Order: sequence, then structure tokens, then C-alpha cells
Amino acid sequence: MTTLRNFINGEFADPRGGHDFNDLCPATGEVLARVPDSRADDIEDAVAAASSAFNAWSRTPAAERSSILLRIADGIESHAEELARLESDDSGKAVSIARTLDIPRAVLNFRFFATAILHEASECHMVDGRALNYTLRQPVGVAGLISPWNLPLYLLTWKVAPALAAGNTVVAKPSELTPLTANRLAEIAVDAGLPPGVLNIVHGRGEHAGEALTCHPNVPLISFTGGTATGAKVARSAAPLFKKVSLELGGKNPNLVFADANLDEAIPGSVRAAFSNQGELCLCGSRIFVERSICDAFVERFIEATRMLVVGDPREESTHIGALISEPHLRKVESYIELAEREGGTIATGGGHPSGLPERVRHGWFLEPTVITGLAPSCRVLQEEIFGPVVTITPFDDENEAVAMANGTRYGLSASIWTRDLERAHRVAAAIDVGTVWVNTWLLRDLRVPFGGTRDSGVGREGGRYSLEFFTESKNICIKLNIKN
Ligand code: 6OD
Repeated sequence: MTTLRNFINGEFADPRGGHDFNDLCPATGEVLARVPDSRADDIEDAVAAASSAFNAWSRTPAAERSSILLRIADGIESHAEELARLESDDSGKAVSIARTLDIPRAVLNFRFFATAILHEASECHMVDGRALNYTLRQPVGVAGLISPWNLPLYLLTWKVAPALAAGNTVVAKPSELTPLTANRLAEIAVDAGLPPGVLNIVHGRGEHAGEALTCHPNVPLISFTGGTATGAKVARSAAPLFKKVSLELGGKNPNLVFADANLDEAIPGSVRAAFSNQGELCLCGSRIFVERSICDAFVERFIEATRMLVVGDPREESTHIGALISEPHLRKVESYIELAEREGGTIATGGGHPSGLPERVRHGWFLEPTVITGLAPSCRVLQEEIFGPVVTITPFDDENEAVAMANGTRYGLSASIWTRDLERAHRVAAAIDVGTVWVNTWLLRDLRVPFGGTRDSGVGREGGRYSLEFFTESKNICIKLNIKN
């Protein structure tokens, strides 16, 4: 068993109060590590280190910052297999997902923003020969970054890379449920030559370390990804201090399948959208709406494809669906399956603990992928985020009804539309109130595009220039001219 320490000012340090807790392996329940349960004084140390490092780092030439960040990307890549295994053990996800999605994306996050800053341009506004305005974008200061457990290194680096690239220093608090790869990132950053204090990682729980970070007066910017209820708390803490805030929150994403869709793509695509990462992705397509004329056939084929998914030991290459993150989370997801039955739904497949799990993971927090039919869009099961391998399938009669159902929750993160009719695709995409619409695909990511949600799915956009704008403050500089034509 490992004992983790915080990473402050380029060194590993025990939490001042000496509090800690266990990090558990979701597949086996074994203790993987003792983790610092950091408090306000640890955050204070980290913010002090980040504040001292800010002056030098923000003045470091972009090309030099870029080289260091590229070396971090190389470091992650050269430890990719080790990181994938750590991520899988820590989060319960299948190692194949960690290897093909999480770790490559962490590498890409650093490469993308390390090179983006080499191509930065800024705006200039002339005033009829009388004045020239130009926009100077400057780093904000100490960035407070709080990342979740479902895509631990993927989402931590999605924040750390642009924050550092833009010249900020960072205090990051990774999820207390998945701290392992964050610690390795700190070691990789040291090897890459990142100066002390530029990146600080403080482990702990939201109510102590997270709250201290969001309330800290010397942290002018907070980027948070996580649940909507926690996002509201972050917003409440940050608002009186007028911090810049980016909140990427929950989703209850519609997956609309029209009768003219190519079902050979729509069915595997919808299964992937429903169950990838055990359904523990804010982007999962958890509400499937299918045009009535093809709904029975779709349900049959969807169930058949769902039953082919292997729930098993996350370390096995053949596993598609690993363990859920924690026992309380498993119980919460199961409670929605019970609720679905009370609300009058039918559990068309799944709903239970998988049988035949290998001995090593027999007592892990696993759940069969579950398909529920027969529920109205207003039911709680279709309104509340479940964040597990549970989807509903509901028929619709026409395009207007499909759009109304898609928009019929408080969430607005993403949607998928499956159709061969391109005009319909444009019309429906424009009418759905979400931050991202995929047409005939799901989770096809391009790091240049704006990413974020509307309503209960969050505030702000990150990605490409949106991240670089968020992690900088723009200043207008007006120079009087006297140009005579
Ligand atoms: O792909 C991304 O950039 C992103 N922020 C994904 C978030 C997924 C949340 O579960």
C-alpha cells in the first residue's frame, strides 16, 4: 500500500494536520493508498507557493513554457501503460479504456495547449487614425482546479495544461476517490523541469480542501468539473470574491434515433454512448428516444448488443464494463433501478449484480448494464442524473416531440442525433438546448471546439481558444495617434 503526500512547492509533504483516509480499489475493495485529508492550512501553503512562483512563470517566454509542457506530455506518454493500470485500479474502469481514452487524452491535452500558445494572436482596433487599441491577454494568477473521479488524469490535465500554458500557476485538488495518477503527474512534472511552486497538488475532500480552495482570496479563478449540486456550492463560495469560474457539471443527455437512421451505426453508437466507462461520464447518452415506427426493432437489437458487453475484471483485456467508483455510488445507481420499477418501468435487461465474476473481483461494486423501457419522460428516472450503466428507451412520434423530450430536463450538456436527413440534423441540432450536439456519432472530440453546458450542466466554455481566454484576463491598451491622411 502506498502513502500519498501533497505536492507543494516542488516537494512532497505530509498534510499539516496528519489526517488521512483510505483510497479503495472499486473492483476489489482493497486499500490502494493512504491519502492526505488536507485542510485549509495545506491549501494555504500551496497557494503561497503558487503565488511566489507566479511572477517568474508568467514572465517565462511562451516557447520555454511550451517546451516544458511538451516534456510533460512525453513523460506521460512514456509511462502510459503504468498510468493506464493505475487509473484502472483506482477508478474501476476497464484498463482498455484507460489505455485508449484517458491516458492518450492526457498526453494530447499537454501537447495541444503547449503548441497552441505558440500560435496566439491578439486583437487590434483602430479608431480612424486617432487611436490604436490592442488587447493584451495576461495570466490571471493562481488557478484553483478541482477535477472529478470518472476521468481522473484526462480531466485534471484538461485544466492543468491550459492553465500553465497561459502562464498561471496552479493549485489542483484531484478527486479524493482517484488520487493516484495525479501524484504520478507531479513526479513527471518534476522530471520535465517544471519549476517549484508552478504546479501544486493538494489531496483531500471537497468539504475541507475543496472548500478552502474555492474560498481562498488569493485564488482568482476556479475551474471545476463534477456534480451539479457541488458545482452550485462552488459557485456560492466563489461569487462574493468575484472569481472567474468555469463549471462543467452533470448531464442527462438525449440520444435521438430517427426512423431513417443507419441502425448499423446508430445501435453500436448508442450502446457506446450509454455504457462507456460504466455510464460514469457526464456525456453519456442516458435518455434514448427512438421514432415509434422503429422503436420495437431498435429495443430488440439494442438489448442484444448490450448483452454482448463483458462486465468483468477491469484488468482483463476483454472487459468492457468495470466496477462503479464506490459502494455508496453503486447503491445510489441501484436505487434508481428500484425507482424505475416503482414508476412503472420495465427492466428490459440487466438490473443486477453480474454473475460469474472472477474470484479476484467477486466482491467489487459491479452492475449489469441496464435498459429500462416504458417510462414517461417526466419520470424521475428520466429527469435525474444517475451516472451509471442505466439507460431508458422511449418512443417519440415526430420531430417536434423528439426536440421537446430532448429539452425536457434541467440539464443541457450534450446530445446525439442519428439520422440520414442532413436538413433535419441541422434543424434539430439548432433546437436542442445543449453545449454539444453530435450527429451520427458520440464523443468525437476536437480540442479546439467550445466545450461546456447550459442550465444545470454548467457555466462557461473550455477548449482551444475558449480555455486560453478563460485562463487569461484581457486588458485593452489605448494609444493615442495623430495620423493625418
Ligand atoms: O472531453 C472533454 O474535454 C471533457 N471535458 C469531458 C468531460 C466529461 C465528463 O464526464
